[in-house]
Amino acid sequence: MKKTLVLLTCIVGTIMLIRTQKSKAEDGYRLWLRYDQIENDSLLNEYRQLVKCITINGESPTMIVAREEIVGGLSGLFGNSVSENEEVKEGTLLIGTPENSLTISSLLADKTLEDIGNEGFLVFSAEVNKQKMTVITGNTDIGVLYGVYHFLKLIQTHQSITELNISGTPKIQHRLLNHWDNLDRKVERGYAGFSLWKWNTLPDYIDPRYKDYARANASVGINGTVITNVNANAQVLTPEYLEKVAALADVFRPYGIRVYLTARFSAPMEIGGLQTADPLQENVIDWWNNKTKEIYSYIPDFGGFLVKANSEGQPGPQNYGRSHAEGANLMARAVKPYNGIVMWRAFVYSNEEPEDRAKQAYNEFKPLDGKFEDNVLIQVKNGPIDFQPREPFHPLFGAMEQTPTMMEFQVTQEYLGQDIHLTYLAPLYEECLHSDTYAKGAGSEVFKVINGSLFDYSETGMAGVSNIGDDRNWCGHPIAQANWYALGQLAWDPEAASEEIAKGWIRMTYSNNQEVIDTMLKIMMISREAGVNYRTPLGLHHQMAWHHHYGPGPWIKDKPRADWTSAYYNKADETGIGFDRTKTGSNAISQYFSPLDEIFGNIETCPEELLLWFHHVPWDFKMKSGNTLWEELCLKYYKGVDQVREMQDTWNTLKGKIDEERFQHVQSLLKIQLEDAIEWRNACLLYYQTFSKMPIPEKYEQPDKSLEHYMKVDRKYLPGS
Ligand code: GCV
Repeated sequence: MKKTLVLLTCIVGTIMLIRTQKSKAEDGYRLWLRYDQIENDSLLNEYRQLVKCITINGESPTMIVAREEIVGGLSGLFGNSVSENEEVKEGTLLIGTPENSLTISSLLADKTLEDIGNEGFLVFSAEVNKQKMTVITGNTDIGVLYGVYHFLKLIQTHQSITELNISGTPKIQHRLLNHWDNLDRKVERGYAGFSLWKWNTLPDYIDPRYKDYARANASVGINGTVITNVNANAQVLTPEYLEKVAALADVFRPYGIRVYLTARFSAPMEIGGLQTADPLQENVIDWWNNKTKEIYSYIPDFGGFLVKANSEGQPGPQNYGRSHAEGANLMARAVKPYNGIVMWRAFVYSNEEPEDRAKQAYNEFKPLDGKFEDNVLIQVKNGPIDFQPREPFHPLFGAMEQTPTMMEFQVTQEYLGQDIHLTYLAPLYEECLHSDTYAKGAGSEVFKVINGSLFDYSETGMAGVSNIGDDRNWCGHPIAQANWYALGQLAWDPEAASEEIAKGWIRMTYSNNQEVIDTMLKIMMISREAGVNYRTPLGLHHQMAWHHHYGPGPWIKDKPRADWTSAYYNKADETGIGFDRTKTGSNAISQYFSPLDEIFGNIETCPEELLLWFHHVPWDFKMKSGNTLWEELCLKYYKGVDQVREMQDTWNTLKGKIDEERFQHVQSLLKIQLEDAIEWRNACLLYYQTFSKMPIPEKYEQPDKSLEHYMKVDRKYLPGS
């Protein structure tokens, strides 16, 4: 009786939700979970025949949300409510674990669930007494929920569901979003509004959006969220805030999402009244142990801590002459009894250190390999500087044989046009994941480091710095949602192809119409390279403005921190441009395994897209195309702008083929993007030209404004700074 009532409430609630959603404009709120009725009638009928009713076993909170999703999703997609049946018959969609369903258990006779682990799922077609049906199962309820999302995706993307035999297992254990959200709800490098977490009304008011956030994450396989900024505020560890964090954790739990917090290293002093935060002092150790115990009393499945220490002004163990390992182990020992982990960031560099910034993290961490507790992961940004449009992979990937290194990608577009430029980031992620580290010879790609297979890591992880805020469409730019989606998909399977991910996202978020898919795919797949071309081609990096990271500022120099200036990185002078990281320069190439050190170190073999990252190159250097470096630089910058024009023209062909609201939104943003791309191109070329003293080839449209004009551009009040 109770079950029927819950079910009825779920169905009615979900149908109402779908109705309301349908009457609303396409404002992007529903992300890729739109579940609108399938318009192709023959396909719809085929699906309706194959799924006539649902049998769901299990009453856990996770199974309740699985039921909500499948009933709501199918009712929306089919345009009619799909009923639930106790008894299994032709056309049943049977959902549950073998523990709670005898039928599933017997159907699994010739299949094994051993290989799919705690979060994996099986979706297969089966027959019972000659009755055809479909089964979604897993070892755990959360595995089943992932299977439910996968099954819905098959239908959302118009795949056949007649002869299914699918198994899915995440290749990475900890799949997380990192929110750089402050307690005042401002988001560092956040461009999509304020933080989702309404601290002032938590824990009493549970914004329905928290649940939608959890749904979206679970649907792409994300299983953890660090809800506070790495530039941390110790207040979040006080009881007043832990109560609020616990309320969020309660919402996320049924979706398989654990909550993590950033831990400010000086918290024992700031909120604990101690005189020191020295990680080897007894009272500091006690403080962290007690604090951790307290946290687990609020949040029994608390995931652990993420720490930024001794970087950009954050306190850390080095304040007391202790190492990163000593700092990390202090917290790791505190969370270990509760199965917690510590993600210790390798984003460390100092202006006082004369060494090339690109080398500092490796120098710091490589000697500590093997000195960390086994529940510590070193969280490493994809490249050695800072989420630039293009960087080589970070040399710490492959260098830490005994300490798990986990990936940190940036989903928010700090250096890639923020919420204004269309930039699909999965090709960037893919490029990094498929880079060969040569740590154990050829075939030692980054994805094998982070999925743990190369060194048999005990813990594996991937994190993405979130691009989510309280904007109605979550991410600001309508296409930026694809980056959130892609992060989840790549954390689930770091070998997944960016193009396939994009196709799935387009189908679910926009349309299954082939023309729409091809058109959007074309735009998305060139967008990252376009962004590199008009900002920092051929390995240039860190050429952005001083106060914000949106527009160009290749002329930035003579600031209090040299390593935050553009001149530090471009090294432009009369002899050429680029950072010499070969043996004659900073020798950063030595941090890469052979033969990469030789390949990067030789100007003739260095991949041209990384040339100026590793070499200071004469302006008249002959490139593979036969152009001089200067001509090639011009070519790339002009190409970048042309690519944005191409993106614009291509987008315009979508008029009438997708909803007008999102069509116009992207169309307007592309206009701004084109103006910005021209600004980047002109500003950079005019500045570098003061050194090259070479003309911009006549065949190109010439800059219509002076370098002085661009140097005076002063953008104010940009978000996220
Ligand atoms: C959270 C860059 C960003 C900072 C960010 C830092 C980090 O420097 O500009 O805002 O701080 O990276 O990753 O810690």
